[in-house]
Parts: sequence; C-alpha cells; structure tokens
Amino acid sequence: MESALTARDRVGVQDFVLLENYNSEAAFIENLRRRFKENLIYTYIGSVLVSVNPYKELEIYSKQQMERYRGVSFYEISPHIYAVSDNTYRAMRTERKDQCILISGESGAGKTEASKKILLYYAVTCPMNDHMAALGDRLLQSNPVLEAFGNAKTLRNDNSSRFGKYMDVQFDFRGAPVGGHILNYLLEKSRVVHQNHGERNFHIFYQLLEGGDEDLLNTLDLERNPQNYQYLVKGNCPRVSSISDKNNWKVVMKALPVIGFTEEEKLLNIIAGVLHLGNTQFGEGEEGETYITTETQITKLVKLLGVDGSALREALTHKKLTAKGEEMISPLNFEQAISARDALAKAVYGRTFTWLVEKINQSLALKDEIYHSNKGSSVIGLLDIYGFEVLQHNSFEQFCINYCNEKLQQLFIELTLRSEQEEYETEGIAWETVQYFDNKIICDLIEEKHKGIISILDEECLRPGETCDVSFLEKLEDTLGGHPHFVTHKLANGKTRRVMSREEFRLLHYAGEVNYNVNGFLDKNNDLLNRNLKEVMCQSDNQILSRCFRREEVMDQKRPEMAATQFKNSLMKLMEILMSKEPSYVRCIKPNDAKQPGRFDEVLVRHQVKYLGLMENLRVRRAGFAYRRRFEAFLQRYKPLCPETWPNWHGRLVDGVSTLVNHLGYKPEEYKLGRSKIFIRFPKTLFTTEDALEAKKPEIVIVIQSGW
Ligand code: AOV
Ligand code: MG
Repeated sequence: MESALTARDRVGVQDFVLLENYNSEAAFIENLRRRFKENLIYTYIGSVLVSVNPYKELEIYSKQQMERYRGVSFYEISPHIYAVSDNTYRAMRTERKDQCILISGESGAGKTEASKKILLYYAVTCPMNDHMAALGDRLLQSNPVLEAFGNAKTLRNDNSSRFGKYMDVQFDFRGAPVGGHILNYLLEKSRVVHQNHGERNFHIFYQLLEGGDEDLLNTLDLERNPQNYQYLVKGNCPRVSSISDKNNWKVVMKALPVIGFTEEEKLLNIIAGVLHLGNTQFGEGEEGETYITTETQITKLVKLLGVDGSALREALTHKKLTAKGEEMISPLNFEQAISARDALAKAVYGRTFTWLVEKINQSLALKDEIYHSNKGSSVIGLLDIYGFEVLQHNSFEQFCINYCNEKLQQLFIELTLRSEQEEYETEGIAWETVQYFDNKIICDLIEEKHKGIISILDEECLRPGETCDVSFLEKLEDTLGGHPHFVTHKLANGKTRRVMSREEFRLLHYAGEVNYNVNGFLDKNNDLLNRNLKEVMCQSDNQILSRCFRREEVMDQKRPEMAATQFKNSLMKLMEILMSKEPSYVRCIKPNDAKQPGRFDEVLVRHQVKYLGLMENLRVRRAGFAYRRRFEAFLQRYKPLCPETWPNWHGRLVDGVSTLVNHLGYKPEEYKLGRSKIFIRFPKTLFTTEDALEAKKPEIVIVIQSGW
C-alpha cells in the first residue's frame, strides 16, 4: 500500500479546510504562495479546485499522471485538474446524473487551458472503440480550430478567448464518449475591424499570412506582411513572441479534415475577403457623394466573396430604404460608408464563426443509430467563458463579458450555498448560515426588465428621433442614479465628480470597479447591417456565405433582437442548463500581470481571492464540519487502525464507522454521523487519524507481504 502522496505534495495544506487559521486571508494566501513556489498550482477548498496559472509547462499532465488519478478519491492524492475530471466522470456514472464543470477566473487565469486538460483526460482515459476514438479526436481537434477563429492576443492574455463556450460531452452507459455539442456565446466581432494598441485581430488572419504557401496567397491575392492590411495594423502588433502563427496554421489545417471539413477553400476565401474589405477605401466628391477609390479591391472581393461587383459597389456607398411601401436609394456620406463596410466585415466574420461552430457540431453529433442504442447516456458539460476584464478603455464588449462573469459568480453563490445547505439537511445535521456578498444586486442592475441597463439601452436604440450614446447615459442617470453599484460623473448634490468623464458610467462589479465609455454602445447593440448589403451577400455563390445570409432575413421586416438582449437571453438559457446539472468548480487565479513564471504578486492574488469569494467559500465549508466522507470511503481508508474493522467489516456501514471512531477515541463533539456520511468538525482530528495511518503503514505492508 504505497502512499500516493509524497512529502513534496504536502507543502502547506492541500485542502484549505485543513488550515489552522481558516479565517485568515493572510494564511490563505501564504498557503497558495508556498505551494505555487513548489509548482504545486492546485489546492482544494473541499471539492472546489483552486488553480494558479504557472505560466510555464509543468510535467504533471502526462498519461502516467492521468493513470494515477483514475478511480482515486480526492484526499488520497495531490490536488489536480485530473482529480476533478475523474471525480466528475465517476459521479456521472455512479449517480447517473448529468454533470458540469464550471471554470471561472479573470482573463489569463488559465480557464481555457484547464478545459482543454479536462477534455484530454476524457479522450485518453475513457474506454473506447475505434468509432469512439475518432469522436475523441474530433472533440480535441475542434479546439485549435475554434481558437484560431475565436481567440486573439490581448493585453491580458496572448491567447484570449473572445467568445464564450459551453461544450457538452455525451457518454454512453459504459462511460465511453459518444457525442458532443458546443454552444457559443457572443463573439467579440468589433475586433475584426479594430484592435487596441498592443492587441491583435483573431489568430487566423496572421496564421494564414504566415503559414499559407505562396500559391495559396497568390490565389487569395494576399501579401505576406500583415502590416499591409488595415484591419491588422491598428494594434501595431503583428507578431507575438509566445505564438508561432506558422506552426499553428499547420495545426489548424490538419485539424479541419478531422472535424469533417471539406470547404476549406471557401472558408479561406472569406478570411481573405475580410482583409480586402478592410483595404477598400472611399473618397468624397464635390457634392458630398462617396465613391470607392480602390477599384482593384472590388475586383478581389467579387472573386473571393462570390458577389456581384456593381451591386457591392452600390451597397457600400448607398443605403436602401423603404418608405410608404416604396424603395428608395439614398447615398451614404464618407463616415457612413466606412461604417457600412466595417459592419459588413463584422457580419461576414461573425456569421462565418457561427457557421463553423455548427459545422463542428455536425461532426460531433450523436449519430442516430448510437442515440437509439444509448438511452442511458449522460452528459458532462464544460464551461469556458471569457474572463472578467478591466481595460483602460472599456466598451460594450467588456460590459457583456463582465455581465457574463457576474452571472457565473451568481450561479456559484447559489449552488455552493444551496448544495451545502441541502447536504446538511439530507444528512439531518444542524448548521449555521455564513454571510456572503450576494452579487444578485449587480445582475439585477444590468438585466432587470424595464429598469435594468440592458432594457434602457434597448429602449434608447428603438426610440424614434435623435438618440445617441450620451442620451443613453442620461437615461441611465435618471433611472439608476443613486443605485449603490452605479456611478457617473454626477454627484447627488448636483456637482460633478471630476475623475470621471461625461461619457462614462461606472459599475461596481463583484470583481472590481469598471468605467464603461458609452461611445458606440447604441451602434453595437443595434448591430445593423444595411439591407442592400445583406441582399448582396445572400446572392453570393460562396455556399458558406449564402448559408450565413438567408433570403428570408432580407424579406423579414421584423427587427431582430438587439445584441445585448440576445446575449442576456442566451445566458438565461445557459443558467438553466447548468442548474439542471451537478456542478463542480475550478477557480482560476492569475499570479501576475506580466504573464511570467515564478512571480506571485500578492496584491493581485489577494484581490482575486476576495472577489472569487474563496474565503467565504472556505468558511461555509468549515461552518459546521471541516470534513465529510461517505461511510464506505472512510471505513475503507482507516479500517487498518482498528482490529474490529480490519481487514473487513461485515455489519452495517454506520456501525463500522462508529466502532472505528470509538476505537480511535473521537469525542462526541468532534464528529457527527449523518445518514450516509461522517462529518468531522476539526481538521486536527483527521490529521491525527492520517498520522496514525501513516505510522501504521509499514506494519500493514509487512502484513500484506507475509500473506496475512
Ligand atoms: P483564460 O482562458 O483564463 O483567459 P488561458 O487558459 O488562455 O487563460 O491561459 C493563459 C495562458 O497562461 C496560456 O496561454 C498559457 O500560456 C498559460 N497557462 C494557463 N494555464 C496553464 C497551465 N496549467 N500550465 C501551463 N501554462 C498555463 V481569457 O480566455 O483571456 O479569460 O478571455
Ligand atoms: Mg480563455
């Protein structure tokens, strides 16, 4: 019986509930720091995994490591993302209940890496036949493709997810993966046409320019230098030292056929088309009319996007209106033409991304015949969203991203509190409530019907007459002024707060304060594409585009939902999905802002520990009892310590546990027996028992060796 834990694994405590001084934030952070310095990046709070981004490759993800975690309980082995993966998998199989793993943390904290490791664990360790192995491959290969199109270099993270992702992996009754499905949330489309300084557009553009061979670039009329493309120059950051666009291009090109992709050429035409669209320039005539100055670009676009040249030319410089049943064409001014062009680029890219996700879903779909022979199947859902983000200039996108994080935090609060409460209840054990900061008040501020920020934004977008971003801000002030989590430059006494601009509102999020600049909020929420541009696209002979732009949409006069409301509704649905499953949590922490290994910035970490509510999480976990174990697990582990339970106990489990703890001298105030679990109040009790087991081990080994 070899101990799975080595001395090194025991640096600090591997579960925060074992901290002597569990109320002390300093002790909490010191424990994280000590472990981090030893490359022990994982620590538990009960069953919640806290992970600190090491910013370097650790040798803890090998196949052998995976094997170590199979079928092993949390407390027997050092904390790991594989332990969470394995426990979730086993819970799904034994309890036959759908599971989900919720990964949260700010931008760059390690969420996407964690989700990939979980997926890899299942792909390697689950029982599989050839057909299933092929599916496992597709599940894994969908990642580089989605990342190429949906991730980008930001100031916070060189590989930042610019869309939210929820992936279901479906398992059959034998526990083998048989299908998958991805839901994607609000891609940050504005990045296609603009990037902040030091940031890049989506990876795929650079991959194509760096990795595509000469012939390909010639066919697409592209030059290799990204700096030649208006949509790639804004951030002034064509290369990133941590990224090899060339290699990643190869990876993506290899992955595409694996996920059943045969339309590569059409897809690349679109990507190149977007770049050429960005280089389409306009001039202003003497009468104020706008015309296209880069005629060659139109020729390229005709070829790449498969559209009609004169129709495109007209749609980029004119707008079609319907007034009193009659169609009218009105010219666009210079600025309007530029925003029409950019709107087209964003729509083309955004819809192609959604199409790509659908395409991946087709390749992961549970085939009918398997579905019918798999009635007893269950699901593990993986949620990897964009993390909380505070930039120097925050806009509509940050507002949506941070709102999404707010919702996820709310779910965490509801479920950890609820499940904890339920556990004490079902086990018939009394406990005391712990006070939490409940962020529901912020979620309401954003999403409440009629008076939440999103409602006000929609109203302002729909209100006839002169509306603008500033009138939206004024509306917010009228309705929300005085809300404890909402601030603008206006002070209650009529004076102005000088540190804030007149174009900003500030939200006091659970994770910190963020100033949002209202410039562009209305446009981004409206997300309009002129009708004649849509018409041009529907007629494209690129089949991806004609599928993305449907004729019905042009005919339909109804206004589609606004962007923020669509996002809100999709998040509501997501919350329902997650609530119907048994959750596990991975809480990711970013150790420094420099993306460097070995650096543990205490101030930064303390802030995250605070807003992730980790101290409260720990207190709740400790409120009554530091530890709980199912009777069979407790007995199995500690039975060598009592002659009556060793080597086997034949009576009722609860009696076995009772006999064992009596023998160990547990005092009545130290523990309670619930219906299926033993609850231990103080960590010390368990420490002592663990030590006794450790001391006993040589004896047990001798006994086993001598064939006792
Ligand atoms: P995120 O998903 O939480 O940010 P990532 O998972 O992309 O963050 O992690 C950021 C970077 O940190 C990765 O590209 C790796 O270089 C490094 N990293 C993270 N986890 C590990 C690990 N376990 N081992 C080694 N390196 C790691 V965002 O998507 O921006 O919210 O929006
Ligand atoms: Mg990510």
